[in-house]
Amino acid sequence: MWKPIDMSVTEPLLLIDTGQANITVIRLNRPDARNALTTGLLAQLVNALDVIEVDDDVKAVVITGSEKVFAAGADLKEMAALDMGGVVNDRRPALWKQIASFPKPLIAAVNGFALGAGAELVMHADIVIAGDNAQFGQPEINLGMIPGAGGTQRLIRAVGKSVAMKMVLSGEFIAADEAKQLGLVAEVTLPELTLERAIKLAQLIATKPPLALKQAKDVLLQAFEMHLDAGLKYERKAFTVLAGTADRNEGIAAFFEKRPAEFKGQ
Ligand code: CO8
Repeated sequence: MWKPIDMSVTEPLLLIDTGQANITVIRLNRPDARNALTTGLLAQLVNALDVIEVDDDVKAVVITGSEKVFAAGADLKEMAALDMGGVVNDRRPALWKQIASFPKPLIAAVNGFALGAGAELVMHADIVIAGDNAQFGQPEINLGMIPGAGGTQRLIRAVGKSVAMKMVLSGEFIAADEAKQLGLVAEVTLPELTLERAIKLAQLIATKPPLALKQAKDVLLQAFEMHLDAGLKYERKAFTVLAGTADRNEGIAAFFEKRPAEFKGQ
């Protein structure tokens, strides 16, 4: 059941569903502004992720928008009010950094438009499930801007130079199928099934050993930061750490005893 993250406001920017075992679903909720991301919305999202990070019962998170729009980018009314000094002192880069460092699996369930900072939020997710009506775009160029929440750096890593250049320089969108072919999206579904599929995947991930999940996410993301040799050393260290965990012993024992493993996060 959806409830506001911040109970004190009449028009909540985010809704949360904690009714599913071991996962939390967060919904962007600014329908009148096509889920445009205000600083306040990002701050609420970061607060919610902070709470989830230390809640051992929540193993994975799904973030979604509405059926027609995931998010239409940064809130342009807010952007219009910022001059160069305002951008220098902008609080949002720090908020984006916190979203990027969220250590648990984050799945984006995307229907409709994911544009500008909306597409950048999608690229902060670890896995993207898209409805076949999804469109991804970086239209900042039309506004005399460039992506400012990591879009230039993450998009080129996700889709390669030529498509990233095309999207950022022309503002053209790509559709779900193309996004899947390029690797930006893991799966494409019917729009009415997008959230359901993302929740199912999150629930499957939630059954896995939490320490191994945390290491896997961290090591995979390092592939974007490190040269291969350094990345391989980093992987080996994480692999070694996991060899000392009770869950690793339990996983192997359960395999030989032909029973489901009971992971304890230890
Ligand atoms: N910000 C504020 N309001 C918005 C935004 C937005 N990004 N997008 C839509 N709205 C508002 C409209 O102004 C309109 O309001 P009103 O009803 O009061 O006129 C309402 O939402 C509905 O909009 P539309 O009539 O345009 O709705 P449609 O369903 O026809 O179209 C679209 C939906 C395609 C999503 C369209 O609204 C659109 O193109 N929106 C703008 C997309 C865009 O340019 N995004 C890029 C924004 S810039 C950015 O993200 C930079 C990120 C930098 C981050 C830096 C962090 C440090």
